[in-house]
Amino acid sequence: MKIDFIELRHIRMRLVAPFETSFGVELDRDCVILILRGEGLTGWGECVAGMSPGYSYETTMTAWHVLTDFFVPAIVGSEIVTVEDLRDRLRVFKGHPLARAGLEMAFWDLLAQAAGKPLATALGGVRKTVPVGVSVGIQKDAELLVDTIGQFIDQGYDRIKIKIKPGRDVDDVQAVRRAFPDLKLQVDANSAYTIEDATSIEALDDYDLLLIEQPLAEDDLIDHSRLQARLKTAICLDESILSVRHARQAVEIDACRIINIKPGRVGGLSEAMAIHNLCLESNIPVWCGGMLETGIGRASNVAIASLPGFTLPGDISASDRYYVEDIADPPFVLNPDSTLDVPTKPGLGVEVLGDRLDRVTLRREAFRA
Ligand code: NPG
Repeated sequence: MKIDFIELRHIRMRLVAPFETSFGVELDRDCVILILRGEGLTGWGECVAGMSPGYSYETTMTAWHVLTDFFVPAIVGSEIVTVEDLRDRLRVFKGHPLARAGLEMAFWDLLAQAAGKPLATALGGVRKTVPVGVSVGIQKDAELLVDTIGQFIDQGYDRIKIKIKPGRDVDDVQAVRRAFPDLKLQVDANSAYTIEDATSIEALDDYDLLLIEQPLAEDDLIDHSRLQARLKTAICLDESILSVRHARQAVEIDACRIINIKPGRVGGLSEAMAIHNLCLESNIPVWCGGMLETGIGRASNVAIASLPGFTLPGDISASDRYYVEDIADPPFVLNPDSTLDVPTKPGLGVEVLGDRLDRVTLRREAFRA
C-alpha cells in the first residue's frame, strides 16, 4: 500500500482526576496522534510519550522530533506491503520505541481496514471481551486510597492495582487488604526501589498480591532475579522489557514470573505479539498495561489483550475513568463482569471525532508524498 499522507497532532487532554505515581503527578495527558492515508483509507495511531521523561526517556517533544525528522520521512510516499516492511525501513534508527509504536499502530489499522477485519482478528485475538482492572494512583493518605478503591469496586472493577513508592507501601497495602480481604490486588513501584532498600518489598509478600510490578531499576534484570528468589509473590516486569530478547533473558534468569506488555514500550504491536508468543510457550502469564490512552490507543490495547496469553486483567479501564470527553467513539464501557468488549468493526473499530480532536490539538504537521 502506498502511504500518500501522514499527519501528526500533539494533543493535550485533561484527566478526570490527577494521576500520581512514584515519578510524579499528571493533571493532563499529552500524546501524539498519527494519521496515515493510503488507498483511500485512514489509519490512526497514538504515540503514548507524555510531557516529562518520568516513565521513559521519551517525551511528547522527543517523539515529535524523531517522528517528523526521521520516521515519517522514511515512510511517506513509500509502497509498504507488510508491517515487517515498515519495521525494516525504521531499523536504521535506534531507540524511541514509543514513537515507533504510534506509527506502527496507524499502519496496522490501515492494513486491518484494507482486509475488512477488526484489528483483534488481524492480530490473532480469540476473545470477544477482555478482563480489565483499574490502576489507582498514590492518594493523599491510606484512608482516601481505601475510599477511592471502594468507589471503583462499586463501579464493577474486580482487580485493583495501586501505585507504591518508598514510604507509601506496606501501610497502604495493609489498609487496602484489611478493607477488602478478597480483592484481586497488585502493586506497581515504577522502579522506585533498589535491592538495598527492598525490605519493604519483601514485607509485601504476606498480603496475597497478584504480583509486584517493576520494583527495581529498568536496566537491572540481575537484581530482579535475586529479589524474585526471596519472594513467594510473582515479580512482573514492565519498564525492563523493551523487546522479545529482554523478555527471553528475564524469563531465563527468573527475573520475573509475569510480564506486562505495553505495545508502546516495546516499539509496536508486532513486538508485543512476539513477546506474547514467547510467554505463551514459556507459561508466563501476560497482561496489557496502560498509558492513560485516548480511545484510539485504548482500542489497540483491547485488541491485543484479546490474544490467548493475556490471562490477567489489563490496565485498560473504561473511557470515563480517564476523560470527560474522549476523542473516539463509541466510548469503552465496563461490563458487569469487569470486562470490556473487543470492537468488531474493521481496523481499530472506533471513529475519531474530528471536532473534539481539533479542540485538544496544540500543534499539527502534515507530510505529503
Ligand atoms: O489505566 O492507563 C491506565 C494507567 C495504568 O498505571 C498505569 N500506567 O506505570 O504503568 C504505569 C502507568 C503509567 C501511566 C505510565 C502514565 C506512564 C504514563
